[in-house]
Amino acid sequence: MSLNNDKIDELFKKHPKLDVTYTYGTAGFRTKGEVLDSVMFSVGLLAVLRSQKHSGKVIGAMVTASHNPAEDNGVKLVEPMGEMLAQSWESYATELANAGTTEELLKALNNVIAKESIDLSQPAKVVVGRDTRPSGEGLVAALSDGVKALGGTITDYGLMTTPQLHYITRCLNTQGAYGEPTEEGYYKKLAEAFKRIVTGKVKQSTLYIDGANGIGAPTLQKLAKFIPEEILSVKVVNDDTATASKLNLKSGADFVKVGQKKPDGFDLQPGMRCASLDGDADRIVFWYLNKEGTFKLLDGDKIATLAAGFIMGLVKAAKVPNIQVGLVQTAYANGSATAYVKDTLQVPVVFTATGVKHLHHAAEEFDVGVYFEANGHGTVLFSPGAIKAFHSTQGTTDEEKKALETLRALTDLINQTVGDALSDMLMVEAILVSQQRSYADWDSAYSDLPSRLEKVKVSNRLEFVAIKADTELSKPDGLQQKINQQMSKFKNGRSFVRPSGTEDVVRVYAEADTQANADLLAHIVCGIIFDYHGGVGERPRAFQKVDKEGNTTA
Ligand code: NG1
Ligand code: ZN
Repeated sequence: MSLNNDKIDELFKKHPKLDVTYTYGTAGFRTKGEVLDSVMFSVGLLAVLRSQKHSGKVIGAMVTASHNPAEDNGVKLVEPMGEMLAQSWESYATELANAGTTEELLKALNNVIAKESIDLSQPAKVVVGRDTRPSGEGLVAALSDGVKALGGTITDYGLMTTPQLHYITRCLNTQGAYGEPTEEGYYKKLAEAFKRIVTGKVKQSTLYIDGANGIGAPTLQKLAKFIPEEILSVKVVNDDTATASKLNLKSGADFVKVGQKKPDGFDLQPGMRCASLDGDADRIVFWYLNKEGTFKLLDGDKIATLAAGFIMGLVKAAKVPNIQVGLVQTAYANGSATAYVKDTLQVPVVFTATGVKHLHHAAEEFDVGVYFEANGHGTVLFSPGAIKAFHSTQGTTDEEKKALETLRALTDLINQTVGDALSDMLMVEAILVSQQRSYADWDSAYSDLPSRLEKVKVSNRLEFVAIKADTELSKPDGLQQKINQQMSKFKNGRSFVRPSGTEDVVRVYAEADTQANADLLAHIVCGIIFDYHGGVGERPRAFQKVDKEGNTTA
């Protein structure tokens, strides 16, 4: 079989490419929604080839720009078992998206077909979901045209969270073994597993969830209907999905994590238990006011350590032999979290580059692999061997049997495909209920080192090349030495720089003994980058001026 060139040409003409260069980055394509029409068409084409490569298995496509503002949008492809698109295919996505004429597009398509030995006679199935962004509907139509241009079939699941789309993709490809491939199937699976863990235990106070005015808000409201009020009470705040401009505006997990402050919409009082989702509900961070009235954040590191500690305790109590629990972090993990994992939990830690696909693969190496980015994106993966062991071990005492039952329920409760804010919310709640712990008690495991995350606009962020799991730069020449020199001036000083994969900026992270020092270190490094490495736009006043010897000047 060969491509239907006329059909491709006809449909491609409906989605002409603009004069923009596109890149499939850490989180797929992500930019202004208004320039994405042709990109969506090309992603539809690629999804068909990916499905054919997998002998007709279903490929997912999620149209979202996560925590970005409402005018942005993007798309990510999902592999049959619910993982992110194989990295080796990312460059094909970029090539297809940048083809400007039908001729170039056919050339790029034939290149993939030849290199990957695609059998075009295979069937191709694609499922698509989208978040609440206004541009989403039109972009799904463009993607759909791409699928049709190559003769594939597409099912539009409409509005849903990113993790729901990953869940559905996996359900469809496992003939329901992972769960029912419907929205309701997702709610039932999570709710049942949660009930199995908490029923009979003392319920905690209301959870106030900041829905970031995105798809997570209505989704959580639907999920809550499947869980009796006697075991969980949730109140969703920032649930205005009708006002597009409010999406992620002064709300959501990223706003709270980066700003280390509460979102709009909350009259926050000590004792309230709160959490924030992001715009597509794959991230969650928890937060509260302590007794002194200070805002306290329980981020992805805190979630990971809570989960790892709890699961290790259960494995031990259940006497399941040979289960290795491991934790995966990135350079953004707080130094105190890493120390706590190594010294107190005594769990092995692996570091990967930023982006959940890297963490996910590293976590698969363990029997129980806990991975979270500090920003609240993550999950816990159970290997097939571990799941089998939890089911085949019988347990003799009541304590052993109870621990086994909780482990089994956790393997259903925790999304095995991707980080999932709603599944993570229920996991944390199940642990806190099981341990009868408050947020403050959870928080007391270790104290975060003060940190600061900043961004710098530069003329070409691709001149910055990160190495060693993003902890150092190999380029531009000499910059890493300058960062090292500044770091050494601060107690517990640590700083690193990397180009963002989702925004046209370089990110600067700094940690030190006090908040003032963390801020200062970050602002010194920002100043060096801005002044010596191509800063563009207005120079933020907070950025420090540093002379050639590395001394700060007024
Ligand atoms: P970039 O823009 O590459 O820093 C951000 C997050 C990543 C990851 C992606 C995907 C930070 C510092 N960076 O990537 O961890 O979550 O978005 O959404 O949080
Ligand atoms: Zn997200």
